[in-house]
Order: sequence, then C-alpha cells, then structure tokens
Amino acid sequence: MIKELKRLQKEALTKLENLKSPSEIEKIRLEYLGRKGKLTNILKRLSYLPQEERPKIGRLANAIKDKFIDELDQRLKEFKDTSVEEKIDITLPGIPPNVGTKHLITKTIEEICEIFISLGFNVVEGPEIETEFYNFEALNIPLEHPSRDAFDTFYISKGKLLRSHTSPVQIRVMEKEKPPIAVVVPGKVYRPDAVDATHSFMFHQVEGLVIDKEVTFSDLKGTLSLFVERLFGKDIKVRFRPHFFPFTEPSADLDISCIICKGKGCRVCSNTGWLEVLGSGMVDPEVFKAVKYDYNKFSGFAFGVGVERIAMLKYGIDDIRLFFENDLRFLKQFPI
Ligand code: 2NL
Repeated sequence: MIKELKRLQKEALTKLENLKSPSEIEKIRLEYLGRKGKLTNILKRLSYLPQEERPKIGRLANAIKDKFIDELDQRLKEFKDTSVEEKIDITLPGIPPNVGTKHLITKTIEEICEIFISLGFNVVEGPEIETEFYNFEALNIPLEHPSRDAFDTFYISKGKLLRSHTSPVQIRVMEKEKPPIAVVVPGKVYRPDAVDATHSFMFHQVEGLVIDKEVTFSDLKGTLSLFVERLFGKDIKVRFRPHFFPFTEPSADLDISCIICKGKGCRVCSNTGWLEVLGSGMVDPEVFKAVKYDYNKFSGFAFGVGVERIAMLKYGIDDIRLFFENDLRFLKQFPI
C-alpha cells in the first residue's frame, strides 16, 4: 500500500506540473480526490488494514493528500497571477476619450443665430443645390448680371447650381408662408473664387429676413445695431453706408468701429477706422412680386453676414484657409 501511495503521489504531482490551463486543475483534483478518486479510494481502504499498520500508513496517506492539495492551490495561484483579468487594476482612473470640439465656424454660426433667436427669429435651413430661379430670378438678379456668369457660379447641370448665397431659402420660406416672417438662414455657399487669405470657394453665411406690415428702415437699423453690439461688445460704434444690391432697395452695408485700433486706423481696417461686417436693405418690390406678395401691403428688411469674416475679426485670424485645412494645432485653440 505504501508503494501504491508513493506511485500515486508521483503520478499526481507530475500531472500537476505539466498542466496547461486552470480548467485542468479541477479535472486532476477530481481524478485523485473526487468521490471515486484514486487517493480517496486508498483512504477508504485504510480501515481494512491491520490495527498496527493503520497509523503509519494513515499518516503517510494524509501527508500525501495535504501535499497534493497544497500543490493544487499553488498551481491555481500561479495561473491567477499570469491571467489577464487579474492584471487589470480596475481602481486606476480611465484614459479620457478624445471627444473633439465644435469647429469655430459652427460656434460662430450658433453665436449669431442665438442673438436672433433671442429677438424672436426662427432658424431655417435649405438645399445647397438650387435652381436659377431661386438663386437669381426671384432675387431680381437679371440674366446679364456678372454673378450669373459661369466664372462666378458653380453650375452643375440642367439648370442646377450650387447656391451662391442662402437667400434661396428665404424665397422658399416666403412661398410657403404668409407674413409675419422673421427667420435667419445659416449654411454653406459656393463661389468659384481663387483661394487666398480672404477667399474660399466655399464659405458660410447667415442671412436674415423680416416681413410684416409697416416694417421700416428704422427696424433694420435698430435690429442690426443691437446684433453687432451683442456680438462685438457695447463699446463699438456703428454706421450704415449706402450700397447696392439687386434684391434690396435701399441697401446699406453696416460698418463697426475697428475692434483692433478702436477706430484710430490700423492694418486690419486699412487705416479707415471702420470694418465692414454685413450687407442689408429693404426687400425690393421685385422680390415680393416673385413670391406673389402684395408689395403695397407688406414691407421687410433683409441682411447677409459672412460667418468666416466675423470669426476672423472676432478671434484675430488672418487667413480663411485655416478654417478648412483641418490642422488640429489651429482647431484646438478654440475649444468647446
Ligand atoms: C452681403 C449681402 C445681403 C440679403 C443679403 C436678401 C434675401 C432676400 C431678399 C432680399 Cl430673400 N435680400 N438677402 C439682403 C441684403 C444683403 O447680403 O454682403 N452678405 C455677406
């Protein structure tokens, strides 16, 4: 029996040494210590031994059993130490994910729209592919106007083009709805300009339109003055300078006192002390005709803001290309 015990011990320990996965440990435990295990069977047979042999063999059998159990535990521990789940320290702080931020142009569009929302305007968006009717004809831009030339508009096919301003969306709003109307229209616009520090073939606009009975030029001046004061600060000066647009009459560009030199004259304002920030005017009766509004009953004002220009002035950016080159070193300077 002693021989048998020693042989079993050797056999069991060899198996333990050569095992490859923790699941095998349990198999080996059952093989020797299970209800019908090899060691269990020997221990059961102890009671049949003569009285005088029992203690000695009993001690040996128990010692072998204990050693076997110790060895099992040891192997189990080794596997745990090297297994992956035990190596992950779940108390460590996580690695923050790279969530990104809004683009400065998105932020500027939102900032502009928020001001008009606070004044009761609605925000509307529309298609970037348009027809000549919505982009030109309805806006009183005649066929011979230079902006309709193939060098100044991206024509696609069969009377389709990439909109050169967001005004077509306002035409669509007027077709669909009756006054009173107060909307701002943000979005991408396209013009085949040669790219340089101040020009891009794609840029962003926010246009606005207000129509009701008895809307006056004073409403235009008050609304747009308040807008630029909210955007650039109360301390700036505002002036309206006569201009011409086919879709408004009269028309005016809005200038603010230079935010760099406070009106003294510098490189940014070309020594004039003033910066042009938007175009505006009273909606031309020809536009009302195109959308079948009675121009004796309604009047309104409209305006257009170049988003890149506003962002460049507000954040001191000297090259429009920085917005579109996707260089994180630039974009990350404007978080949130
Ligand atoms: C500019 C000038 C302007 C408008 C846009 C407009 C739209 C309709 C009717 C009349 Cl549907 N006008 N839009 C009016 C005046 C100026 O934008 O220089 N934008 C950067």
